[in-house]
Amino acid sequence: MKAHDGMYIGGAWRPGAGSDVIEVVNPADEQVIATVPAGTAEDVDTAVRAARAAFPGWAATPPAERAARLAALRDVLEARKDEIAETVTAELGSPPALSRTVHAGVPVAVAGSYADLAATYAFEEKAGNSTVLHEPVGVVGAITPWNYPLHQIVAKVAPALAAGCAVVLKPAEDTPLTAQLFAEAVHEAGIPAGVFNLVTGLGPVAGQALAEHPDVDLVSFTGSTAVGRRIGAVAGGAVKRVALELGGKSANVILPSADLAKAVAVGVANVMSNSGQTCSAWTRMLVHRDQYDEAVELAATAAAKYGERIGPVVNAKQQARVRGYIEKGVAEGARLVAGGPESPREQGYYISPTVFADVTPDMTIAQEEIFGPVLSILRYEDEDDALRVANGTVYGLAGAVWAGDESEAVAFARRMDTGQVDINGGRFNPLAPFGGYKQSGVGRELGVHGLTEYLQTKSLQF
Ligand code: TXE
Repeated sequence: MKAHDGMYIGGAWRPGAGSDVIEVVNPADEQVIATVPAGTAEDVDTAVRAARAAFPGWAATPPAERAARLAALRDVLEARKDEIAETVTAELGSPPALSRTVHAGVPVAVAGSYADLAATYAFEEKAGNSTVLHEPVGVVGAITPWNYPLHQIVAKVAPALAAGCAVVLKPAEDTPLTAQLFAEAVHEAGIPAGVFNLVTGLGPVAGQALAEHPDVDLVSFTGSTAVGRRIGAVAGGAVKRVALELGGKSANVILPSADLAKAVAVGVANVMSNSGQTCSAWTRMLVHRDQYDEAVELAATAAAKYGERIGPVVNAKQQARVRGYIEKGVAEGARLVAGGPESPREQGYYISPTVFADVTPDMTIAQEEIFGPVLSILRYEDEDDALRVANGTVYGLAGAVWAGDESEAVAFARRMDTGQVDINGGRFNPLAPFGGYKQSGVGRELGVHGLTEYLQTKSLQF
């Protein structure tokens, strides 16, 4: 597969300071498809300097012009959708249809939403006898994961650019080719040199150097809670801004009045999509005890059907990790009703769509993020019990509620300790703020809240 052998810094592709490379592997067949440079601390420093040099000019660019560049970026992403989808499929292993609609499609909508917001947001407003200025924070270090390779990049870079910030991106080592395509798109969209820079590399090397760089004003990170904690500590120590989008263990609460068959079908699809590698996935299905057996049967059948359509997980490490959780579920007494720890294919990092019944809230599989196609079905006695179980993890990223009456679902959703709740299924909205309560993170992405993460306020008193 086509790959650049350099980094995109200061508007051009240039060789890295070191000679190490990262092998990009197709998880569907375990073949190496490309190599990209493994960036060093020196490369990160070069990129941060380029961003710093470009920042004043971009910050002073009228918002309407920034909006025009973002609209151009949106158009390039749209025009290159097929190529993006093929690249995501090659390095993440996602089925082609999912790559086209979600992996390539959603970023177009998000980039478009920030073109609109850059044009309409009140970067200056009146408050009594003051004028409040919303100014860009400065140089942003963005560190992204592999699960939605392009979405995770666009959800950080588009609002940062809309705000007037300059960015250095360190994408996940598993999916650098999509990041390189994004850099090409930025270039084609006419975004000035140095405003966006790409350093590919390993997390503990390039990622860490970016998070610790003294001239980075804000670190925006999406990934594991363990790394997020460390980045939060570094940012706190340096008193710099930080946004963390971490794990989840979202509850899908099916109230007795809901359309059970629909709620279960959509719930299973939600967990299995992208092979379960979605931080907001509804990994815990909560069902009333009277409907429990029926829901388990429906879910097991739906999961077995999903088996033919599922892609692999991203790498051997994730496959081993997910299998480990499935084995733990069995060992702790949960009942396997679909799938299991054995890989369904000899080649590729596949996991069968797996469903556990008789899961209790204290089990590891009901508490920890698995990040694979594994659903746990829990039983509840009444609404208060359902709420206790739903809120009973350290996470609070997303969730869902189903009820016959929408207002009943909304009343329950108001009591949930989580950042986003889908009512009777929900639909993706690029303007809806996304982010976590509790240990799911700090800050919000998407929509106007995603934009304000990259702004700081100054008030002028008259
Ligand atoms: O994440 P890492 P991994 C969760 C999910 C998954 C687990 C492990 O549960 O099973 O995390 O995945 C960079 N300093 N999520 O190991 O390591 C790394 O290079 C700075 C949830 O892939 O956190 C990559 O760019 N950066 C999630 C990014 O951090 C470092 C999405 C994420 O990798 C670093 C992905 C360091 N010391 C995983 N170490 C979500 N919230 O959507 C690594 N990185």
